[in-house]
Amino acid sequence: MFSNKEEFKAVFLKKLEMMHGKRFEESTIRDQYQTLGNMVREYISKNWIQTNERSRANNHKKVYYLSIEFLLGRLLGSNLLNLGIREVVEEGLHDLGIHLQDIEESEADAGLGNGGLGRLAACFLDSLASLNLPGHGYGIRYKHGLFDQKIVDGFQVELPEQWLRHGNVWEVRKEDLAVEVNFWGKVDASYDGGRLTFRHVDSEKVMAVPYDMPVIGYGAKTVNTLRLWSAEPAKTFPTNKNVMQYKRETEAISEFLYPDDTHDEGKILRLKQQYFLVAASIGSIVRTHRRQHGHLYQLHEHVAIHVNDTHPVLAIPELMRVLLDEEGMSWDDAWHITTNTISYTNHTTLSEALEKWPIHIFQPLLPRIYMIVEEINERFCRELWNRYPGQWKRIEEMAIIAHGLVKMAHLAIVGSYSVNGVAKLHSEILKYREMKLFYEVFPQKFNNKTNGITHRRWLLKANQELSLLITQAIGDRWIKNPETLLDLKPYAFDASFRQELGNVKQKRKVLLAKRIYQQTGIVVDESSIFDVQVKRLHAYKRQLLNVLHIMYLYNRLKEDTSFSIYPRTFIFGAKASPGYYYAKRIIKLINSLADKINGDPQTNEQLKVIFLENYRVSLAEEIFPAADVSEQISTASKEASGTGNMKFMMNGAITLGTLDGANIEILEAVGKENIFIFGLTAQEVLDYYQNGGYRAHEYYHHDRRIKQVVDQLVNGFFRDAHDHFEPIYDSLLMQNDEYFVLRDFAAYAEAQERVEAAYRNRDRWLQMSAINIAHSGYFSSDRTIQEYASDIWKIKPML
Ligand code: B1H
Repeated sequence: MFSNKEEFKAVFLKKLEMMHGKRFEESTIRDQYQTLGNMVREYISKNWIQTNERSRANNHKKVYYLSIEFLLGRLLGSNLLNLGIREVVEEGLHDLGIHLQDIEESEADAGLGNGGLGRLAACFLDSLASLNLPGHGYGIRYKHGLFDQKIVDGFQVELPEQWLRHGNVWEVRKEDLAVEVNFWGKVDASYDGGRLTFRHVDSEKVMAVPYDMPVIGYGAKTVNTLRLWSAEPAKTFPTNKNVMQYKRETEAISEFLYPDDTHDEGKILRLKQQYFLVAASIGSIVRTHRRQHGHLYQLHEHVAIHVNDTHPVLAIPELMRVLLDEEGMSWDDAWHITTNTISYTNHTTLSEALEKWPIHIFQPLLPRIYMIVEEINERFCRELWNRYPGQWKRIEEMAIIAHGLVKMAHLAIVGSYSVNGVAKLHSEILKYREMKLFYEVFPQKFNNKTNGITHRRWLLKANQELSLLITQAIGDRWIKNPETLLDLKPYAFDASFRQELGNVKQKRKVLLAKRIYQQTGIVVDESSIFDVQVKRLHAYKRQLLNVLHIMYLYNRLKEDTSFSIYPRTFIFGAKASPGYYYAKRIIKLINSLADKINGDPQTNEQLKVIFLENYRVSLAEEIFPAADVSEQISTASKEASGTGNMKFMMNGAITLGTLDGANIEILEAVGKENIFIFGLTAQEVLDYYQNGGYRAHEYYHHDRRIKQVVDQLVNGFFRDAHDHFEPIYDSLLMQNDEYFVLRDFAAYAEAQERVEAAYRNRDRWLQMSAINIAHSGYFSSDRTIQEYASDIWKIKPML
């Protein structure tokens, strides 16, 4: 289509005129964005079709990744990069007097996810395509992604997100491939040739219409597909319902992403969404397979279906339903195929996130699916009975259905062939604690796949300055083979490299400072330490520990004029689930503290606190490259993996963290001299839970610093908000805080002193930084996906 800058310009101008009916001079930035987006789509259409043909012709086994969230962010920049045409386009546009960056920034984030779980799915798609693996995503085309966050008087206010307002250039609507999904109704049983058969009748039908988005691999050879389902009214309307009501209820299914990260509410609609995703996806997978093979007896040899957490776990009974009711298979055949097709990832052990559906909701909404789950449960319990005769308690604990609830994680383990955690520690906790009883029965199913992030978006695209520096030093082999970033290690000991690394970081800090000024009107010291905590707001992530420590620093600066610190800018970004009141109070607390500190001329030059509103993928791409310190301070055992920790590391920030999630593997990689570790271990935390022994009051009474900052939550220190922080005060002391914030305070403060001392030695700091970058290749999602591909899915590259 174009192979150099001149050709690009010609095509671009012509296309712009054709699409928008105006000359370039009159075009808006949105016109230009849309033109460019369409050019990219045309550019890849051949490879997109070829990828599909190749996979069909060669009969490659493929994986379908089912996820209720895909947190894609913006796509233009990474698509241009993966196509290898970013420079030509940039230069061509430059000739026309426009900046590619401005066009890129006019794209709305596709924010179809809450946080780490959804972003992981997006990184996995990028790696699958870049490794030329046949792997496609299935999700929901939410009309509104995760809410937009506004901060008003320090409080979070949620606004509906509108990513589709101006259309979506990346999607292709495929109405002819729509799938019907059935809800409600009842099950008819009849004898068909002596065989008892079941049919779901009198159901309410919903059309699942697919919108396909290309997933362009690096080098552009492979273009996989992310298929997002949109819910629309079916051709036949239900007779028992008002038409408008039916239309509203139907469209509601794909209207909003659930803004819950680990907190769950709004039951029926959520279950509808889950079944909608699963039924449409299985329908589509099975249709493709039938067309090629005529029957489904070898499905598991050609197809792997992965369920991302328990949200799509109804894929198990739904596949059973298709095999039993549509294909007429025996239970044993159907079960064999299903349990050799489906694999499952667990992302959390937080009990509030373990999905349990009340039968009274589940059964009427999905009557046939419920029957199948009951049958799975009965057969499983019978097996347990044979294995553990008389052990009622154990069987009750392991049952899929018990006490009026359907336990989705149990269904996931029983109905799949692989169960994995997302970091070493997390996978061990699954085996030896959370899922201990299941591990005893199915040891072969359990395995670990430590998370990863795509280095293409999080380094190559987000941090071009650093990428260039790396390539100048070690060549560009690392782009295709990120583990070769290790070649960078000797450069950690090269003074001129360190100097340049420092310059690159400084450049990005200046850019972030500009963004901060633009968003908040606050001027930050560009040479201060940028100390960053960006992630969902949750008590277990302990943003509060960070805040209390900042309050302590502030107190000390105020009280002791001989005390000084290396200037620091503490930067926060976080959304709280709208119904999670405690988390929203913490946001208010951060903002009240920011107001207090930033307005104090006495401390102003040493201390600033910034809350960046509406944290999302595109903002993250500006933050990670500019960070010096990466705050990863969760209560040990609670953060399954974390992936922000990897993005910071890859961009040369040093981790200040607890021994939790993938922090432990970062420590193993870089060595203890190149990371700041503090606090309780997972074992100690779990011992507290088991044996008690934590007394928050002791820490409060025995550490003056702690008493002072805790009292300040309620004693008028925050003049504007005296009673807002009582719930926080109570949780820490009265409720003996289950996240042990006060217990880790002293260790955290001490670790922060080590951070400061290290930063004062610039050479040493930059050496640490370089070593972190050098070891970050292991945390590329290419490594993770290669492990999934060979150990779990048994799929091979197409090229
Ligand atoms: C993670 C979730 C999650 N674990 C429920 N669990 C949700 C659970 O809307 N819901 O109902 C949404 C999300 N998210 C995160 O997954 C972990 O906390 C991180 O530690 C991990 O890195 C990430 C990816 O594995």
